[in-house]
Amino acid sequence: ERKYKYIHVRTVGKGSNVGYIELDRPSALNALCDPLMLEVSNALDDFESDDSIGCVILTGSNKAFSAGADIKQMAPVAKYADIYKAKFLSQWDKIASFRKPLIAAVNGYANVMAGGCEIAMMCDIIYAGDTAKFGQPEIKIGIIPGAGGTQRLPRAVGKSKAMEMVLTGDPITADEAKQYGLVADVFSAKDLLPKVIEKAEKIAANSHLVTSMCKEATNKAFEMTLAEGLHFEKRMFHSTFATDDRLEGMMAFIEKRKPNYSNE
Ligand code: CO8
Repeated sequence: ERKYKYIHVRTVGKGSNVGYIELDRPSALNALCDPLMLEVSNALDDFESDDSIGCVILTGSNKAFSAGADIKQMAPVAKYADIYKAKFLSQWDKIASFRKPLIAAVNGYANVMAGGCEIAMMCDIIYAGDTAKFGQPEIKIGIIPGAGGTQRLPRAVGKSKAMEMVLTGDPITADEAKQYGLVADVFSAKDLLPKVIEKAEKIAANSHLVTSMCKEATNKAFEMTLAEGLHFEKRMFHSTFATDDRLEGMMAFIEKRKPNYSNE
C-alpha cells in the first residue's frame, strides 16, 4: 500500500474492477506539481500491473479538474538548460502511455485548464459535468501548451477552434466541448461520477487483455497513415485469435451465457 498526499486512490464498481484516482490538491485547484504527477504515475503503474483492473477513472474535485502545471513551481526556473536537463514534466508521459482504458471524469465550474486539459486529452475518453470549462490559457502567461495542447486539441476539435482556444486563451463550455467532439458526453455535475463508473464497469466487463489491444489499435489512428493503420488493425485482429479470451467470448455468445474471461 502506497501512501499518497495529493491524490486518493481506490477501486470502484460492483466487481471492484475499476481503478479510481482523484486529484486532491484543493489549495491550488489541483495544479499539477511534480509530487502530484509522480503519485498519479505510481497509481497508474499499480493499476496497470493489477490483472483485476479493467478500466481506470481519473477525476478531480467539484471545483476543478486541474488548473494545469504548477505556475509557482515553473516561475523560478532559471534557464533553458535547467528545464531541459531535468526533462521537465516528463513523468506526465505515463498518462499517455498507460495501456488500459483511462477515462477522464471532469467536473468543476472552475476549470480543466492548460495542463489539466492536456492530461484529460491524454485519456481515452473524456466525460464532463455540465459546469466544466476547457481551456488552454498558456499564452496569457508567456508560454505555449507543452503537453499536447497544440497537437491533440486540433485533432479533437479541428484547426479553427483549436487555434482560437490556444491563441486567445479563452475557455469553452462542456456543451461546446461535446459539440466539437472533445468530450464523449456531458452529464449533470451530480450525476457525472455514477454515470462514468457505469461506463467504466461496462468496459471492465470485457477481456482486459483484448481491451488493451483495442486501445492500442485505436490510438494508431492518430499515428499512422490509413493504409498502415488498417494493416496494423488487421494484424492486431488476427492476434486476438491467439488469446483464450477470444474463444471464450465467442463460445459464450453461442451458448447464450456471460463470458468468463481469464485475460490470457
Ligand atoms: N499553478 C499554481 N497555482 C495555481 C494554479 C496553477 N496553475 N492555478 C491556480 N492556482 C492557485 C492560485 O494561485 C490560488 O492560490 P492562492 O489562494 O494561494 O492565491 C488558488 O490556486 C486559487 O486560484 P484562483 O484564486 O486563481 O481561483 P479562481 O477560481 O479565481 O480562478 C482559474 C481559477 C481561472 C483556473 C485561475 O486559477 C487560473 O487562471 N489559473 C491558472 C491557469 C493557467 O494559466 N494554467 C497554465 C499552467 S501552464 C501549463 O499547464 C503548461 C503545461 C505544460 C506541460 C509541459 C509538459 C512537458
